[in-house]
Amino acid sequence: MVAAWHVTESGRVRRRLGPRLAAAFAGDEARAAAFDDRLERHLPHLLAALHELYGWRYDFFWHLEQILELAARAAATRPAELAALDAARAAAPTWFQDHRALGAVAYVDRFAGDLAGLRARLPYLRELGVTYLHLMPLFRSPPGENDGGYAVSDYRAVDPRLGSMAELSELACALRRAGIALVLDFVLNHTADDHPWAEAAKRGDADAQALYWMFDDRREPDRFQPYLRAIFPERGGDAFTWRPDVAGPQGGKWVWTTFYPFQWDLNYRNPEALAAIAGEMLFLANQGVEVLRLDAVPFLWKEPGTSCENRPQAHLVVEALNALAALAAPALLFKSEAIVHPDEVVRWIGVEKSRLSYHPLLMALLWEALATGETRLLADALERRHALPEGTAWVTYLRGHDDIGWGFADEDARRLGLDPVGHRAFLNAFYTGRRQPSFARGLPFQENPRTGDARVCGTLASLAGLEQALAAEDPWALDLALRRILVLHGVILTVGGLPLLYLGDEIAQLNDYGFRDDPAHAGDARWVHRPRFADARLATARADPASPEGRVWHGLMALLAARRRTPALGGTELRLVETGNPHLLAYRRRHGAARCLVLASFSPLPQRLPSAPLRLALDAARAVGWGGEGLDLAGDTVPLEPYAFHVLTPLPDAA
Ligand code: OTU
Repeated sequence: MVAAWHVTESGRVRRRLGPRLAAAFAGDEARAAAFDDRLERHLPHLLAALHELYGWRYDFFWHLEQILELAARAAATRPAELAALDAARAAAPTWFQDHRALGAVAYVDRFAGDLAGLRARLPYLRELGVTYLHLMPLFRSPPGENDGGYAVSDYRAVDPRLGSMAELSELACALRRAGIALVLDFVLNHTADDHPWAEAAKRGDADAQALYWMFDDRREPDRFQPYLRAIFPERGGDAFTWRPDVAGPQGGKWVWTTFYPFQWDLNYRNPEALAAIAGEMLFLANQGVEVLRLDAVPFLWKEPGTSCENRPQAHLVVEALNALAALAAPALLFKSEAIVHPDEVVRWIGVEKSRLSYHPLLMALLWEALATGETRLLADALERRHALPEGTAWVTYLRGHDDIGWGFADEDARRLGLDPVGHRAFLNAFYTGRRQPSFARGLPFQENPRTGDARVCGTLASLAGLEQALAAEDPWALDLALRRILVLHGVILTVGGLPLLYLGDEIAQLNDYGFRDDPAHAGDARWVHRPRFADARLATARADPASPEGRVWHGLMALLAARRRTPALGGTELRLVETGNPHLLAYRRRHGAARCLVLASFSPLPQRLPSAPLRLALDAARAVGWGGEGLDLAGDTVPLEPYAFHVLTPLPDAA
């Protein structure tokens, strides 16, 4: 929160430091002046966040100066093309809300081999209409187990098997010229245990040790541990790891490792940690990265006696980084990855925090609706938990590289008459096939015997029933599975925000059980849904529109093309429409003067829908669907096929 004194104090800091900061621009007066303008606007935010976090320190202003100098140096060395991008984005800051914006995510190696291979796939990305490309962690990371790259050994070096940093910035440039923003993970909660900071800490460097949470004995860890949630319970439930290789008086140290023992949590109570990570962030921004996915933000701040998740100070860390980006690399946007209670997810979203955020609730409830055939939780979430602050948007998705967790609020489930614990147990059993009948082929992930919690892994197609239908050679089940895949996509493409496709899902790739044979992956079921991109499948999909992959690919391409032609799907405004049918979901979208009505069925059976609510919602008696088919709403009811999906635009009444 910016108070009046932050503004006055910022003015003073600006006057005092101005000349020194200007020196960074080495005579480029236009740039120096632009930086000074941005200081005027954003320094109060930066100061407010930093002062709240570190104002108690005697050396607070020294740290502030260091951080401002860092920002000035980054602004001064920002390549001209990116400075131009800054200006373009300032003129259209909500580009990600456009109805033609589309996200895709992939592992470089699994999708294309390496960065050169990725570049060769640019035509394919353009064919899909991708405008936002998230490449999974591609930095140098430890050999063997490295959590899919989420253990970063060097934020400034690309994994040599994939390419180099120079190639990455060239790729960013090539993508930008093709209208595609490069998105990378920023893993700022922890580094790998072989990052140079960690290596220095091992050698006993006190400054380096202070960047992490390290303890000589169990006293402090034991004070924290009882309050902590086990994130990866399969590794035993202790958030701390004894590392005999870290120099300490007891012949080692306890290190805070929220995730895996080789991922060491950074300690943001130390302003040096914030300054260090800010330097890495601005380095990446100046390589041409346009969006940073802030990994695991809930965990950035630890406070004794709390769960150490979603602390107010963790939010301030993000606000400080946001203000720094606004100073030095204004085009840079954040996407927050907070897979937590829905009340907490939205607190991470804002123009001064992350403009984008995953929508884990929508994702989970779409699968919930498929399993139950009912839309009450889903509709309730769209009604009560979908609206966001202006200038921000959801990233809507069906699955990512991670597991699916049933992150709906207990209180929402209870209000709708569901027992949350029992319902999650049902969903886990359903998607892992332990409860029959079920169309899904998923694997359990991180089952916690103490709490009964679990999450689910599987590709979109396998979870939606395709794998099982193919194994059973059951054409009816096959047809339903394909319809499920398309209705799910229909919703994430029309609900507002930026839809994100996991590349490979557009050709209905199935689970890859080969991970069990790879010692670096065998312990992590998430690899089941990270298959290598199957070129042969894409070839079949293109050549044979009646094949399963062909029906998905052509169906999805048709949805994408229709979306690009529907301006009503821009922006974020959504109004739920009550249909009285528990299997259906209906909502109205409006953007500017354009409007449309979306209808989705989660039932494997045909449905009939009263037309009166549709006439009212559209304010028309006739409508046209995406397929170009006219729909007469004048009768009493409208028939819907199993898992139907329609986007209706009003037609003027016939004369
Ligand atoms: C994230 O996920 C990444 O998406 C994972 O792939 C990483 O393993 C992990 O961080 C560590 O870097 O628990 O099951 O609320 O739920 O950050 C995935 C956020 C995770 C956490 C989330 C984490």
